Amino acid sequence: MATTKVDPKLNELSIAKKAKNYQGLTSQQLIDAYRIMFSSRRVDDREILLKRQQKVFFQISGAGHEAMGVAAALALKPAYDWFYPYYRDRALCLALGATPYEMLLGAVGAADDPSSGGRQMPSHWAYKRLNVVTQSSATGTQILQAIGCAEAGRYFARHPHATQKVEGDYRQFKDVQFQGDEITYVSLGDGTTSEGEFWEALNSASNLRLPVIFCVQDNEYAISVPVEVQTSGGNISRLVSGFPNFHFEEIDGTDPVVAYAAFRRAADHCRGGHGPAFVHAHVIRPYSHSLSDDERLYRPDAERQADAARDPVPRLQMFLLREGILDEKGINQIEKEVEEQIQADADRALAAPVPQPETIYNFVYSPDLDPTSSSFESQPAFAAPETAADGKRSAASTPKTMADLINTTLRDEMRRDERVLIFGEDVADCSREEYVKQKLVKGKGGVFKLTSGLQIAFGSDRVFNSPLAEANIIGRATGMATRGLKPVVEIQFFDYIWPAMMQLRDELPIIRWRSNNAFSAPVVIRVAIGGYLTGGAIYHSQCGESIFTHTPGLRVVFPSNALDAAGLLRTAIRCDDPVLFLEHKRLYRETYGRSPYPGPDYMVPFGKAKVVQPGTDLTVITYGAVVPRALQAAQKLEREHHVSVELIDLRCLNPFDWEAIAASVKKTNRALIAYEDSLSWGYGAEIAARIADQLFHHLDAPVKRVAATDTFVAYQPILENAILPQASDLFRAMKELAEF
Ligand SMILES: Cc1ncc(C[n+]2csc(CCOP(=O)(O)OP(=O)(O)O)c2C)c(N)n1
Ligand SMILES: [Mg+2]
Repeated sequence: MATTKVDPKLNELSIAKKAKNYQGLTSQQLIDAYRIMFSSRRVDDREILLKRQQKVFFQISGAGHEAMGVAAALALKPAYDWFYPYYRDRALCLALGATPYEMLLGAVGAADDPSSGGRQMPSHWAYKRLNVVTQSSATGTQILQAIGCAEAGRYFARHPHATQKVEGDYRQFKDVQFQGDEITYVSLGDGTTSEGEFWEALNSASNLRLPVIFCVQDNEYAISVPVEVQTSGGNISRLVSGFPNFHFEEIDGTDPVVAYAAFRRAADHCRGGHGPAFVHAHVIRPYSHSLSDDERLYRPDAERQADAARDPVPRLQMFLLREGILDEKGINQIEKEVEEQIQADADRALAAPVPQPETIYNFVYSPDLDPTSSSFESQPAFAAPETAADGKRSAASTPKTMADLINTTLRDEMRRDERVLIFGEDVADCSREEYVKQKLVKGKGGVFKLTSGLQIAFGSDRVFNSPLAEANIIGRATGMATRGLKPVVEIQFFDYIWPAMMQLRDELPIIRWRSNNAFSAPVVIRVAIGGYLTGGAIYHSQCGESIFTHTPGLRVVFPSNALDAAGLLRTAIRCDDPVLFLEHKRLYRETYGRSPYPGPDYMVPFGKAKVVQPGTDLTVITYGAVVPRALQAAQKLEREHHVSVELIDLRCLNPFDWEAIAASVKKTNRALIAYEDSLSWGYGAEIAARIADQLFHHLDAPVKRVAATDTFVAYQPILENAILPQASDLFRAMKELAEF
């Protein structure tokens, strides 16, 4: 472990002491650094002025952090290395090649704002041409994504064929680039080191020896909360120092020469393949947290003045003068040019066209590949049902379970597409692969064995176990997919998806929309869901799909049988959008809904329901494990009361097949929506509301719902039966509706 620690107080005079030794930086580079740092400060000042004039709507500054930005950019390479900055990284982005004009377009929310087209607050950097990846406002979510980004670079270096563009699926629309010795830079504030995802990311970067530079910009405050409240002992360097494989730096981040030297050492460590680096920089925050904050409410004058004495912009100016690199005239000249440029840029940005309201739906989903289209529709190619001499059917034509066909589909797609990776908890056959190689063990392949045999078939760099950390799984997958990989990850139980919720709600589904289509992350997330387990309970039986159908940008699929699972999973993997693929545990090995293998190209388009049985008297709309229960109830109703039920299996919940619902309800004039999740605010509420709204004149009876009770699912089977909708409940509700 390499460590260079510099006490920031001792470092106060370091610039002066370092006379003539600029750590490899030329005088011209220092002059350029000053121009960028001064520009960065002046863009902040201009935005503050515009905010006061109500011409821009938000401002957060990079003031006090400028030296770090230029130093990092000097040590790294735009459009070669990858950057996951945070909002204080204005100077970094300028030094990488973004322009003040582009930033001011962001401030006014112009249509041509390259970071988001007016969708995000300013200072949420994204510059595709520079490999600066879209970021959000959620503190810390970028860190695990940066890990996935670094993993993708390494994967492509080991699998160069995987970078090829292939027509007909998501790969057609992804330009993949990588460099064998690329670095991923990720930055964050001192307060953000309190987020759990920060620690998950350090753990993975360390364990996998990834070329990631973590840059913690420590201005000692997170809004009003000081560092000693966030960080035990008040110093993050001390806490992280035990992570193996890291190179550590703790520096005065207001000194660009010191910072440059630190980043050079960090970059050398990463490019040399030794592992990640951690640069902890002590900086200042002279402009309060944002324009919505007044730090005088919680910081006394003396403290603020001490900070001001370390301001990196005047310090570098003094340094240039003292070293004779620039005289006063030279400084004035630069400052005048910058002021004039920013004034002109601001005027141009204020005159730039704003986005049009009708564009709001653009890029919620891929504009290139529509998974509801007929290009995702193909017929099953079942093997001929030859019968062997003993009267048994051939293996290929024997009906397979949903678990079998999901496994086969994963296998097919991994064979077809080298960008497909599988990871999650317990998904590998055996992490200690020598046990399998020596035939000491058979291997596990998932707690439900859905990924069984895939690590053995495709290798440990394509199928591997993650740490027990769900945000880690989704955050890393998001970073990988942003680079063009196709992670097909597993969340072991729906009940444990919540640690990943920030990534699933605020990141993955919204990357395309918030970056105005500059970036996308079409990850597939397979999740075992649902109850009817006779022995599951609160933490192994939950549904909750409506939370995700309520998230724009995420496709949500919920098959009820083996054939649909195979066809929909293939569509999920080949399409260009993030997909939550919900697999009902009870259906994995049911006799209901088995199917022979439909061949390696069978696909079912999203948003197309299946009429399980046609009928004329009432419509039942359902999905998942309620499908076989509703079918049983409908058949009984037909037998005993001659009521003809049209049973619709939605299969896909977002998008959903409104046309199939409308056509059926117009025919039967009665609708029942049945779902396994608890009743109130559940998925059926939306369908019921739409039917009431748009099909009112076609209804002969109220729209009904059957669902679980508004409780969690209990362990004792008597309770579970009472909680979850049973065939008998469905029968009763259908009968009442038919009789209304
Ligand atoms: C997950 C999350 N929680 C809270 C916030 C609100 N918030 C925005 S910035 C911030 C403080 C961040 O402090 P620090 O990480 O030290 O960065 P600094 O702003 O000081 O550079 C907070 C609490 C947020 N954006 N995201
Ligand atoms: Mg801070």
